[in-house]
Formats: sequence, structure tokens, C-alpha cells
Amino acid sequence: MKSGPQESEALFLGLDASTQGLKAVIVDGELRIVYKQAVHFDRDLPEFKTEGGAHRHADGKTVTSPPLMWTAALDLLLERAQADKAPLGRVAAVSGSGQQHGSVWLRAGAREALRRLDPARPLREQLAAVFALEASPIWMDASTTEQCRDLEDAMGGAQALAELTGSRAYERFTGNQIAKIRRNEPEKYADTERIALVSSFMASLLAGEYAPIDVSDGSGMNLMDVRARDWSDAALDHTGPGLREKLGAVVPSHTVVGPVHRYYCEKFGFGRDCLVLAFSGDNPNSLAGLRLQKPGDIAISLGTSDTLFGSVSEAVPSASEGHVFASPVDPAGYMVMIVRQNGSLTRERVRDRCAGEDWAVFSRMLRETPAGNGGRIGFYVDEPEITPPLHRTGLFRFDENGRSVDSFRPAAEVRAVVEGQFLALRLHGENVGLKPAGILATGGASRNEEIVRVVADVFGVTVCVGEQPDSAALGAAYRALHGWTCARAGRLVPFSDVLADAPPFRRAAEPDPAAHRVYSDLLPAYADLERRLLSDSLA
Ligand code: ADP
Ligand code: XUL
Repeated sequence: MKSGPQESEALFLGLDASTQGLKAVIVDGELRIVYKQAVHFDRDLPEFKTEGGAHRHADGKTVTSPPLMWTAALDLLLERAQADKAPLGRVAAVSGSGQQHGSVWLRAGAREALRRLDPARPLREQLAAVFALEASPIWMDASTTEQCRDLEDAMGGAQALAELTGSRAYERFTGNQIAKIRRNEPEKYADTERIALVSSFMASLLAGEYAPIDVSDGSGMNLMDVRARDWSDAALDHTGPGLREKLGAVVPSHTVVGPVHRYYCEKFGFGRDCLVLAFSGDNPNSLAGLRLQKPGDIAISLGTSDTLFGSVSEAVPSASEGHVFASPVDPAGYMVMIVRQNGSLTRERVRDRCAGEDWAVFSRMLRETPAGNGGRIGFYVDEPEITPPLHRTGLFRFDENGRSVDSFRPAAEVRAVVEGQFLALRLHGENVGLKPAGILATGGASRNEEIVRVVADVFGVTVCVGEQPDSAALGAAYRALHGWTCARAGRLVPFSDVLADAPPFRRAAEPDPAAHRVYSDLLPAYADLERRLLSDSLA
């Protein structure tokens, strides 16, 4: 155990509890990465029997993950860091990221269990009994359509709910998940002392105390007044009794939660002064990690989900698509985002079927096929889609005349899945005012040059990538530095001040004007087919 680090030696830890794994990155005061580590849930914690970090239930709509797995992953990650002799004793502050919308249900007595953590015993043993739900609903869950309609009706319609909370009702948003559990499992609702998000739960583990939800991740619940940046009593009252107490406070993203619990000092050598800053969602953290501060700076995140997002100064919520969140870095600003559920895992399925399970083959097929795919268009809906809201799953392929066909040749299939995903992001992004002047790409698939080239051509702008694809973990480390700087200054220091030394991004792809024209010409046909699928799926 060490006392606090000298200022010049201070390091900042960012954690990212994502769908498929838990990652860590440590940066120094000049934002240089000094250490990285990761735990992959399926591979490293096989006893939880997850696939892609989750359990898909038989109804095809319910998707959960075991919160005990996230708990065990934290010990495992820190054990690995310790074995690597990572400089944990010099970490001055830690913040983090969690997949958005997922909720962790803690029973009465959990707060005490967190406070009493004993460094002699693993977290999973000490916390095994604290969960009111052993299966946490996560963002891939699409089982709450009924609760969504009820909430919109109660709040005066989809647009009114969007005006209030930043989004119309979405199945994965935590408030609708809470409403479902309250109805289906009232005894578990009653037994719950605290409902945390994945982000605030991970912060709670580190602080040994219930950590508050930050305003940015809190915007993904359909429960927060996005302009007032506080819970909406009307939405809370509709959703469940005593919910304000169960949720605790919602706080600015640079809030200090407290010092790290002595469990981490004694077991892993963290300093006693190491601060835990509020955690936030993965997309808000990516916004911080990609330093998106000006309108027109837009990011595409190609992780388990594909998202497109950027900073804006005014909130203009829409009932048809997209989300407005409170900004994670500017207490007066907002971020806008759209999400596609069928992202990396859908590309992987096509890779496995058509490209010999090999990204190199997948990339070669992209290289060898023409932009626009000769007019072929595909919709690959493995799981109910969020944007657009396509609840009917399946693979829908159309030839250059818009006629439905059963299959494409393998190389055309590879191109169709990638082009379809990015045409959808362009189409729906434009609808909510996300018109990029340049794009920063992040997430696992951003390391694939051919995929990034399609992004540049579809949007017609330069695409840059960071030095590492894990922008959520990096953004969390930047936010740790930011929060620590604010705490020491005793005032809000602009986020841009702490980024002054950040390394530049690498230009990864320039748009080809001819290819961009092909996509612009194809977009109306794509939009038509999408409308057709949507009306079929309602029929
Ligand atoms: P998350 O943070 O949502 O757990 P990541 O951002 O770590 O996910 O992305 C993981 C995904 O990255 C994998 O599911 C995989 O499909 C994708 N990926 C990794 N390498 C490549 C590659 N070379 N080409 C395309 N996709 C890749
Ligand atoms: C955002 C969303 C996903 C998750 C997991 O609204 O549902 O992007 O945050 O990445």
C-alpha cells in the first residue's frame, strides 16, 4: 500500500465494462497510454456460460447478463494487472464506462456488503448474495414493448416523452425494464434497495459504496428530464413506487464518488488517496475518448452495436429516431446518437458463412467488389433492430431492380452487409442532424481498413482512427484525469484544457468521390426498401 503519487507521476485508470468484456487502460498526465489489459467474458469466465457476454432467452426478446460475472471480471482484470506489475500504486483517479441501459438490482444489505469488502476473499464470494436479480437485463433486450407504449401514453405521446427525456420509449431503456420487472416480479422489486446501471455498479464495486448515476448514462433510461438533468417525477411515478430512493442521485459526470475502497489498496496496491470518479455509458465515454467537442465532429463506433454520435449545443429530441443525452464532458451540452443493434456480431456471422471465418478473407472480398455492389442491397436483421425499429428478424436481399432474392454470392454478401449497415447510419444520422465534416472511427471493427474505407465512401468524408480502438476505456481514463483536475482546482475546468496534450488521430481513409456518388445515388432505393420492410413488419 502506498500514499498518493507525486503530481508528475500521477496516472489515470479507465475501465470499460462492455458487452463482451472488461477492459482497462492507464494513461499518464500527458495522456500517453502506459498500460492496457482485458478480460473476455466468454473465454475467461466460461463458468457463466455467456455467448458474446450475454444470455439470449428462448422468447427471442429477453437478453440478460449475470452481474456476478462483471464482479468476478474486476478481480480477474486487476489480478492480471498486478501480475504484469502495472503501476496501480500511481493511479491518482479511476473512472469507467459501462454498456448503456443494463441494470443491476441490489437487495437490502448490499450497501453494507460493499462497505465491508474483505481483501482476503474474492469479490464474487462476498457479493454472491447481494443481487435481487441474478440476471441483469441488458441493452440487447427487446422484451418491453408493452411498457414502452404504456409510458408514452402516460406521458402524452412519443414526442412529449422525447421532449422530456431525450428519447421516445425504447425497449432497452432502463425505465421500461424496471416497469416490466416491477409488474412481473413485484417481490423482487420490493426487495431491491438500489437499482444501479452497469456503469454506476462498477463504480460502486470500486468505492465500496453505492455510486450515483451520471447524467449522461442516466439519459438512457426514459426517466430523466434531459434539460433539467434530474429525475422526472412524472416518469418515476409512472414506473414504480419509491423509485427516487431506489435510484439514488443523478450527478454531473465529473463528480467524485469517493476514495477507492481499502480492498483495492490492500489487495492490489492502489493508493489510499486514489479517487473514484462517476462512471458513465460506453457511448458517452467514447465521445470523451474521441474528443468530440465541435458540431460536425462525428464518431462511428463499430463495437457489438454500431453507433453514430456527436456533440450538439441544443437538444432537439425526435420521436422517430435517435437519442439526445446530457453531455458527459460539458455540464451544459448534449450529445446526439443513433444505435444499430446488428453490428459486429452480424458482420461476424457473414464472415463465418462467406469468408471462411477469417477477417483477412472478408477484407479481400470487400477489396475485390465494387462500391454499390452493382445495386444489390441487403438487410441483415439477426436480432430485432433498434434503428430502424425492425422487429421481424431475418435476412432480406434485393437485386438491382429491387426484387427480393434468396441469396448473394459470398463476396457480394460480404459487401452487402457492410454497405447496408453504413447506408442505414447515414440515412438515420442525417434525419437527426448528424452530418459529418469528418468521422472518427472506433470499436473493434475500426481496425479493419477495408471496412473503414466503406465508411469514408458512404459518408464522403475523411475517416480518422485513434491509436487504439478502445475509445470508451480511453475516454474513461481522460474523464478520470478531468474529474481529478476539477476536484483539485475546486471548480469546473473545461474538458478541453485536460486534452491539450492528446496525441493526434491517424487519417485512415479518404473518400473516393466516384464511390461516394454511387452511394448517394443508391440511398433513395435503400430508403424505399427499408420503408417496405418496416410496413411488412407492422403488417
Ligand atoms: P464491445 O466494446 O461492444 O464489447 P469491441 O469494440 O471490443 O466490442 O468490438 C468487438 C468486435 O470487433 C468483435 O465482435 C469483432 O466482430 C470486431 N472485430 C475485431 N477485429 C476485427 C477486424 N479485423 N475486422 C472486423 N471486425 C473486427
Ligand atoms: C446505446 C446502446 C449500445 C450499448 C452497448 O444506446 O444501446 O450502444 O451502449 O454498446
